[in-house]
Amino acid sequence: MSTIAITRPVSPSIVRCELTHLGRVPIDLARAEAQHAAYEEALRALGCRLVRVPAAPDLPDAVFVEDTAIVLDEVAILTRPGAPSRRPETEAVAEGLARYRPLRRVVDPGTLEGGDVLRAGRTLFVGQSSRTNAAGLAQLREHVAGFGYQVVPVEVRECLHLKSAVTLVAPGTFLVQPAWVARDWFAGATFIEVDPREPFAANALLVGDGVIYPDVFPLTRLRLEAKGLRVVTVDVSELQKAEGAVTCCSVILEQA
Ligand code: CIR
Repeated sequence: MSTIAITRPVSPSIVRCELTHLGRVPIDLARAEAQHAAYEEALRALGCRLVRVPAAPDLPDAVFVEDTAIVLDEVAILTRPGAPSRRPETEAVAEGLARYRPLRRVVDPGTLEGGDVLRAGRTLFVGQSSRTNAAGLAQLREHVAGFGYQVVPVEVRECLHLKSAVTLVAPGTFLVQPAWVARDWFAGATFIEVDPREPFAANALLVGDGVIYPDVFPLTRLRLEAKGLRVVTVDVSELQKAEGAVTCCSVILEQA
């Protein structure tokens, strides 16, 4: 079994990215590219083989490849992003994924973004954000029901995606920002709360036995390490200006 990480280069047009909760500030493209390269290196160091989808210079948010596909062991579901500017991103990702999984698609009127889908075992928690609607949720449920996945809608508030508010950092353990999502949705789980002084700190990427994590949240990082987790920090400050973080820059899949 090997682990594949699908990534896509930072587009020069990232300066025109979608923004929902943040104001626009200048993004240093060279720095963003260097940060992205270091992020890819962190994935490699944790055992991933990188598969890069070709660059899409005119698609501002193309680097945030997570939003374009949900990849399960049995099937990949191409999303239909809620942000219309992001819909053309999915085709090249579909081409990249086709050799690894059978493909299914979310279609009009459904909208769904991968940042809203948190997988924990055979459960898919799906954020009801401004980017993911009820039709998208219903289509996802239909696509995965035959494989035994349960799809659970989750209310989120004041954040872009479900995974802005909660991510999995170890089997059964969630890193959570309680102001944006209620713990009640995840019955029986163990929780680590973000430090209240670091409201954006809930987005972490679990890969193998490591957790890729932004270096700007040292207080929450201590909480993760206190639970015995192996944290690998990365600087994603330029990508954070585009409202991205660590889960959004890759799609991780296991391959026999
Ligand atoms: C957007 O608003 O769509 C991008 N600027 C950021 C997407 C980040 N995606 C993610 O965290 N899954």
